[in-house]
Amino acid sequence: MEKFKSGFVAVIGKTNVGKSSIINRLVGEKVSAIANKPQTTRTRIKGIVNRENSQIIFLDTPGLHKSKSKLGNIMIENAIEAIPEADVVLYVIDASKSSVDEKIIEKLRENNKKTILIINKIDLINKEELIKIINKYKDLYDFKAIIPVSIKKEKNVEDILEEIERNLDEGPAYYDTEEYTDQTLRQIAEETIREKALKLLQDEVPHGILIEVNKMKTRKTKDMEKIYDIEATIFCLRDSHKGIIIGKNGSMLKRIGTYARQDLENILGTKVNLKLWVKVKKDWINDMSIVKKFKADE
Ligand SMILES: Nc1nc2c(ncn2[C@@H]2O[C@H](COP(=O)(O)OP(=O)(O)OP(=O)(O)O)[C@@H](O)[C@H]2O)c(=O)[nH]1
Ligand SMILES: [Mg+2]
Repeated sequence: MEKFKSGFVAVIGKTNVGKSSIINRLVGEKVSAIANKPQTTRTRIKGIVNRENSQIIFLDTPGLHKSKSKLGNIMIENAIEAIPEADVVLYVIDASKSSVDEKIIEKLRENNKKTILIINKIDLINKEELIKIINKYKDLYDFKAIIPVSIKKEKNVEDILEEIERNLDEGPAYYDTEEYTDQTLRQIAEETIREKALKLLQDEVPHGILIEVNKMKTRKTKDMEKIYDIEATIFCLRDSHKGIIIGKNGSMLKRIGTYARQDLENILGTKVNLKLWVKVKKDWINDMSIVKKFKADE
């Protein structure tokens, strides 16, 4: 019989390269929020893949960026500290962005972990450009493999799992094979609402958003159908942001709520009754008592 393998795989890279998209695709469930905005992922989120002969536990991390806020610093720590904890590192780059991030390469060399380079978004470039990228990166680090993929076009995605499995050592299943994430339902609800807000809102508003679920309870309807009552508050940095989030006659808040409810109904497999409020919490991104909740506690 083949030996059972398991291990932790840290997914790192700059912001917006598609780290969370890759994990969601490989896990086959919505584990992590995805948006075409920088700094979508804030904390470390686990996504679990159970295979016949292995269990792969992905650590999604916030994209590496420059930051001035306390929240931003915690986000960067969450990403950097995932590397030494991992058995294998997936370093994801965006094929359409040419500049090499020397700081990340330095971190990889420092930790000297088995690392697989994922060149994502190859749908945005041609073959010649891809060859150039591969040639550039293969001299920068001794990668176990370099895999060009497109999550959008579903190209080469399965190769990632095969290559990870090859690089894992023998080990037990750390998580129940029914589980696909370590997040609580409350966290999933918060991230779902935040993702919709990120997608619908513009400019600097999304970065200052904090979601707090105040209530999450099931009950039975008159027809004995299960329904979740969820109440959440969207905190933002300024009064002007509050106006934007609510929108004309409440139209924006309504859209955020509708999209979030639809996703949550799919995730929870029940009807959802979602109520949202908007409040201002000035400069919360620099309030340690709040941002500490994003710190990964390994
Ligand atoms: N064209 C193209 N876009 C992609 C591909 N994969 C992901 N994207 C898009 O890239 C954007 C960023 O994706 P995310 O998965 O949120 O990126 P991330 O690296 O997790 O970002 P942070 O959490 O902010 O660090 C989204 O709009 C995705 O839909 C791909 O293969 N091709
Ligand atoms: Mg992300």
